[in-house]
Amino acid sequence: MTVLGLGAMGGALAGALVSAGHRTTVWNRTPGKAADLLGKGAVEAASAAAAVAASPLAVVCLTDYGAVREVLGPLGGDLAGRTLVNLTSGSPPDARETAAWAERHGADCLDGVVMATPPGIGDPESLLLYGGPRGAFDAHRETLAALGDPVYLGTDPALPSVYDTALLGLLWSTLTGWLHSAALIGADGPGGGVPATAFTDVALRWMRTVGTFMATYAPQIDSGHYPGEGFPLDLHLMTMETLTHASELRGVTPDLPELLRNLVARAVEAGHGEDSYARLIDFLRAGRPD
Ligand code: FVH
Repeated sequence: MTVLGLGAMGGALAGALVSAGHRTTVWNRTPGKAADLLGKGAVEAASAAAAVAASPLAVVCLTDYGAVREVLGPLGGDLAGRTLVNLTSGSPPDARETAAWAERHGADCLDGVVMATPPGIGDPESLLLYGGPRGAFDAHRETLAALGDPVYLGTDPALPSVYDTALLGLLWSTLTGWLHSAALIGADGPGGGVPATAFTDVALRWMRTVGTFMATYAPQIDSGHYPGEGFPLDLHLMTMETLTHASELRGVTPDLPELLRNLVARAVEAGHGEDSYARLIDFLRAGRPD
């Protein structure tokens, strides 16, 4: 295995490969970043070309796609028959262009995103998402598993980048909701003053229930039918008034509950009060449904 780029993430990737016993060749633009890795058995290449020539599988983890083009551009001819795994962040068009470029030079290219920070590399719970040729993924799945849980999304190299953005959006929305709830329950007032740690023990159990709602609503979104099944938007709206009122009473900003309530109120006003919460996706998509 070869790793091009020994920054915070590239260094962690190379470290996990070496720890898993893979013969690992490393290269970095600025020398001097491989000392620890060499001590664990990695080999340092004098150039990116030599690093690519050393293995059938090369991971690229640089700042951006401009850097990827700068490093790989001169190596076009050296890539034939090899597999490139690009774990550099970028846009979906970047991913497609780089994969097409690699293919024109006879290489397979898997684009990927690391849904973890460097300390999480090597942990089987860490998600790494890949898009590109299925055969290339299957051929190297075991090696990639040394980095974290390898998840194949499909043949389109643009998929990991789009999933990255969507999953980060889910992270920020979920964390903001959790912080608002922790502020509410921690504030003064009847039943208040609850430490975040105590609240979060219960909240993590509740997140499993939230997950079952997501699993129930996903096929509704794909079908376009949103049966309320005992928890319709009308009921959500009534309950949301409680959250907004409690936030105001306890001096916690009502901005977030008001944003959620206004979204649900729009759907109810449009006649969807008996539908499930998933109906709101129509009000989040571009424009407003008829
Ligand atoms: N660090 C993290 O937690 C996040 C987690 C999610 C995914 N990101 C992405 O991973 C890519 C690399 O991020 P990084 O944290 O390793 O970044 P740095 O520590 O700044 O290292 C950057 C490496 O890229 C090399 N480099 C930059 N420009 C060039 C260039 N023109 N030619 C050759 N190499 C270049 C740099 O080399 P040097 O400065 O040491 O010579 C580093 O090796 C990134 O896409 C994150 O979004 C990480």
